[in-house]
Amino acid sequence: MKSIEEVVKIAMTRPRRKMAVAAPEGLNVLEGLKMAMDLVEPILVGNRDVLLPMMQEVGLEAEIVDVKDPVQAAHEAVKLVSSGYADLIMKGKTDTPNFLRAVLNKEYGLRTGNLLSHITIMEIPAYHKLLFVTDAGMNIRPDYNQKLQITQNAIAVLRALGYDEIKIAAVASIEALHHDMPETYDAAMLSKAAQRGQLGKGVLLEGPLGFDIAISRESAEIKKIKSPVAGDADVILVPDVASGNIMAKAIIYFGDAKSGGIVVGARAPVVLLSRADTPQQKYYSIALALATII
Ligand code: COD
Repeated sequence: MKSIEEVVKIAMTRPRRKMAVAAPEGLNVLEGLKMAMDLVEPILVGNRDVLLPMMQEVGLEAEIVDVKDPVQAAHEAVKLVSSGYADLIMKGKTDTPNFLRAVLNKEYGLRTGNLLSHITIMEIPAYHKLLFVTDAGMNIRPDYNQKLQITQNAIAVLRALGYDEIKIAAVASIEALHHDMPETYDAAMLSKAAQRGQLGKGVLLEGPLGFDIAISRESAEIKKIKSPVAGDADVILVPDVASGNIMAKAIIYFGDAKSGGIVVGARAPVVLLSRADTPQQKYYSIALALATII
C-alpha cells in the first residue's frame, strides 16, 4: 500500500462503531473526532464544563460521560468498552502510561492474554510505500518472546489491511551480531523463525539490519546485503520504545510524514498516538483502528 488514504477507504467499508474517548478536552482531539464522524460515534468521557464550549467551537455533537479527572476518565472509558457499550477506545489528554494502565486493568481492562503492542503507520513522501513502525509506544524494553508477539501483532494488522506479502526489517545499528547489543541477537533469531515459516506464509523478516538498509536499496547494494527486505521494508521492528519513539517522531516531523497509531492485541483496538497530534493524525489513527476490526 502506498497511501493512508487507502487505509481510510478500507475503514469506510467497515460498520460505524461507538468509540469511547478518554479525556478529550483538547481542540485537536475534538477536531479529529469531527473529521471521523463517518467512521465512529464518539462518547466523550471527560469534564462536561470544559467540553461543552469546546464542542460548540468545533461544531461537534456527541454523548458526554461527565468525569473530571483524566486518569479516572481513562478507567471509565475502558469500562464502557469492557461492558460492551462501546466498540473501541481512544486516548485524549490522559498521559500514555496511566491510560495504558487503565487498558491493562486486571478487573475490567481489555487484556486477552496476548501481549498488547503499539504500531505506527506512516506515509512518507521520500519512501515508495507505507511504513509501519512497531513498538514505539508501549513495550519499553521487549525481550525476544515479546518481540515475537509484537511481530505477530504487526502481521495481524497488515493482514487485516489485505497484505499477502509482508516484509519486516528488525533494525539495529549494525548488520552483524554484537555481544553487547542484544537486539542484534533477537533480530537474527526472528529472522531464523521467519525463514522456517514460523511467522506464516508470505512473511519475510530480515535482521539485524541498519535502518538505512531497511529502506534504501542503494545502501544495501553499497554494503552488499542481498535480501528482498532490503530497501523495501513494510514494517520496521525497533529494539525498544526509546529508539522507536525517537525514530518515528523524527520521521513524522522532519520527513513531513502523515501518521497514525494504535495499540493492538487487546479485546478492542486502542487509538493512541501522541497528545500533540494534529486532528489529521487523530483521524488517521481512528481509520487504522477501524480498518483492523474485521
Ligand atoms: N501487554 C499485556 N500485558 C502487559 C503489557 C503488555 N504490553 N505490559 C504490561 N502488562 C501487564 C503485566 O504483565 C502486568 O500484569 C501488568 O500489566 C503490570 O505490568 P508492569 O508492571 O510492567 O506495569 P506498569 O504499569 O509499570 O507498565 C505498563 C505500561 C504500559 C504503563 C509501561 O510499559 C509503559 O509506561 N510503557 C510506555 C508508555 C510510553 O511512555 N510510551 C511512549 C509515549 S507514546
